[in-house]
Amino acid sequence: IGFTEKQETLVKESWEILKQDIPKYSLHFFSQILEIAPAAKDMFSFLRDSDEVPRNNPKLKAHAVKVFKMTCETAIQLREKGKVVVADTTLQYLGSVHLKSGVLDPHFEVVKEALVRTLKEGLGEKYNEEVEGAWSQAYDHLALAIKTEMKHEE
Ligand code: HEM
Ligand code: ISQ
Repeated sequence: IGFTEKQETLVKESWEILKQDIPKYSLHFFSQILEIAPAAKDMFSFLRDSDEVPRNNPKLKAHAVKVFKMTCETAIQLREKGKVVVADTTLQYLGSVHLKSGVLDPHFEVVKEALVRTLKEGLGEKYNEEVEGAWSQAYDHLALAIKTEMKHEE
C-alpha cells in the first residue's frame, strides 16, 4: 500500500501544530513512554540519576524532536519515492545508540503508542484515525530501518 499525498499533508500539518510547544510535547511524549513501560527509564542516560522526568532537559527535548522530525521526513520520502532512505551514517549511529542502550524490538511499539498519544493530546479535535494511520505508517518504516540496522550490528 502506498503513502498518499493526503497522508503526507496530514503528517506535515500535525507536526506544524506540535512544534509550537516543544517543551510541552517532548515532555508528554517521554512521559507516555515511561507510563507504558516504566522499566524503560533505566535505558536513558539523562534519567538514570533522577527520580522524576526532568522538566527542562535539553537532551530529552532534542531527541524527542528528532523522533518527530525523522518520522515526518519518512512520510515525505514514502510519498515521493515509495521507500525510506535514511543516510547510512545516521542509521548506523542510531542503530548503535539503541543497541548499546539495550533497546529491544517490542520497545518500538511502546514509542509508537507514546507518539500517537502525544499527537492526540496536541491536535485535540484535529486528531482522527487518518492522522494516526499516516503517522503509524511512517513510523513503522523508520522503526524497521533502525531495527534492521541494530540486527546487523549484533
Ligand atoms: C536515543 C531516535 C526508538 C530509546 C535516540 C536519539 C535519537 C533517537 C535521534 C539520540 C541519539 C543521540 O544523538 O545521541 C529514535 C527514533 C526511534 C527511536 C527515530 C524510532 C523510530 C527508540 C525506542 C527506544 C529508544 C523504541 C526504547 C524505548 C532510546 C535511548 C536513547 C535513544 C535509550 C539514548 C538516550 C541517551 O541516553 O542519551 N533515539 N529512537 N528509542 N533512544 Fe531512540
Ligand atoms: C529517544 N528515542 C526515542 C524516543 C525518545 C523520546 C524522548 C526522548 C528521547 C527519545
